[in-house]
Amino acid sequence: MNKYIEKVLNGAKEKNVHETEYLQAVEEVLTSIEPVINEHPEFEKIALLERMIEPERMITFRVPYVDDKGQTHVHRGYRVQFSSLIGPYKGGLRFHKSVNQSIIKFLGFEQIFKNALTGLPIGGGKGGSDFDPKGKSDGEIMRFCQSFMTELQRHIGADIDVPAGDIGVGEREIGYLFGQYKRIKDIYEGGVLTGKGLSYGGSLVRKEATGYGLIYFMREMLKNNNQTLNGKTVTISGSGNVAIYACEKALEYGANVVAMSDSNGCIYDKNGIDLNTVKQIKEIERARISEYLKFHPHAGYFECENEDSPIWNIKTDIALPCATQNELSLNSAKKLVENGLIAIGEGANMPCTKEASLYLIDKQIMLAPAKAANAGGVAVSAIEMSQNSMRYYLPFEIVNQKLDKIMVNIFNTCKNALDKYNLGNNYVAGANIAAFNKLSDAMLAQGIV
Ligand code: NDP
Ligand code: 2IT
Repeated sequence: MNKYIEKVLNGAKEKNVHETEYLQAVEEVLTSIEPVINEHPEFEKIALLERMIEPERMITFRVPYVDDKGQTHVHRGYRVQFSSLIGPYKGGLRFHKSVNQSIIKFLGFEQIFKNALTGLPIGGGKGGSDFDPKGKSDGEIMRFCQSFMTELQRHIGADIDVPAGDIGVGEREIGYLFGQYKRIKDIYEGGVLTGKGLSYGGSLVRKEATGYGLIYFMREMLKNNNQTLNGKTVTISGSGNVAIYACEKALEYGANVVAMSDSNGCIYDKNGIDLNTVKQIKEIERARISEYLKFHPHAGYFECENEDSPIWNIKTDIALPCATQNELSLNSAKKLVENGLIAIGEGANMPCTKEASLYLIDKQIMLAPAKAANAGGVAVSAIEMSQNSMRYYLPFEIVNQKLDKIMVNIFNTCKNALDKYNLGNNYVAGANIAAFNKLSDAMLAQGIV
């Protein structure tokens, strides 16, 4: 390995011993940009890599709230303002019981690269809390969001840092967060959050953007390998925002989506998943995916029994992990390949473990990496910011066309980078190199900051 990369990785490991997800994300990027670093020995003297992996600012704060029974709970809030190189910090908020500093930092780090790939003026950030929204009443969710924003408001702004949703944060939560921000700041600053409701400054297509964008990227990757989505069997993990709209677009392109999941288990419907039922269960009732069987008794349900989701045992041409980090292990990857897998599209952030990714690339499976393939969400967030600045809204078809074009550009940018370095079909390396080149250019231009 390049000596400079090795030194930076060892330093990161020493400084961040317990941050396994953050270290995993950093290692993936640094090892895959080796051909570029080999060409630029001058980067070491200006500590370019050390500066790139160190957040500009890491904020943590106390978030107390009172539940419906009168009991007070204390959670921890986070916002990492990772990089403002190419625009205001930009990235989602995650509310999930597993949230910790390592997870927020890995997400913030990856967001810098993803945002650079969109070609839009957005830096990288991420935030959230170890609050678990599952089973909470609307009132509890509202009070938690208000308490969270009471602290976060000091640090954000339309030209400073613009949060959005992620796991556990959707349109409902963004609404409560926006209401509290507006109340405290006494200003109508539409562009301070994205993923807003359509009635008060949201953008058409933002809800669909990550899932649709994932399928646009997949379409391009398949096209480049003389394949199409039409007639392909697809399995999608998760049944949240990303999974649902990936399913919708895949169906539109003629794919047969046979399985979806949540953290309890997965449903299998060989006739094809009825997406309206999934939307009813997840978007309206906020219930478990197993409820699907009440509407479609012929379908199968497999409970999660260990770390490996049962969804990866199902035979499929294309797998779309759209739930969470490290949800697809080496074991699952082997099973998928054994069953004839041709492509993976990462809707979630870092869904494949390091071992699974390396194995899939080695087996020549087309792997659409998260930083590129799920960038459609943040891209439409940036288009939402533009609309808020213009005080003017674009029609659905216009935003959708812009999204499609952005995903095609991202694919081509990744492909050009991998062709330049003869990296075959290693889209992971292509995405990392393309984003790195843009970021390092901006770092060189802006001096030692
Ligand atoms: P949602 O909260 O809407 O849905 C999350 C889904 O993933 C749920 O079905 C959930 O199941 C499942 N899930 C979450 N955590 C776990 C876990 N630890 N194990 C198993 N299943 C789990 O989130 P999104 O759809 O917005 O996000 C999904 C992924 O996509 C995340 O990795 C996110 O970072 C990424 N992403 C999201 C973007 C967006 O615009 N929303 C943009 C780009 C990436 P359950 O309900 O049982 O917890
Ligand atoms: O991971 C992501 O890109 C997101 N959760 C969306 C971020 C955003 O600012 O829209």
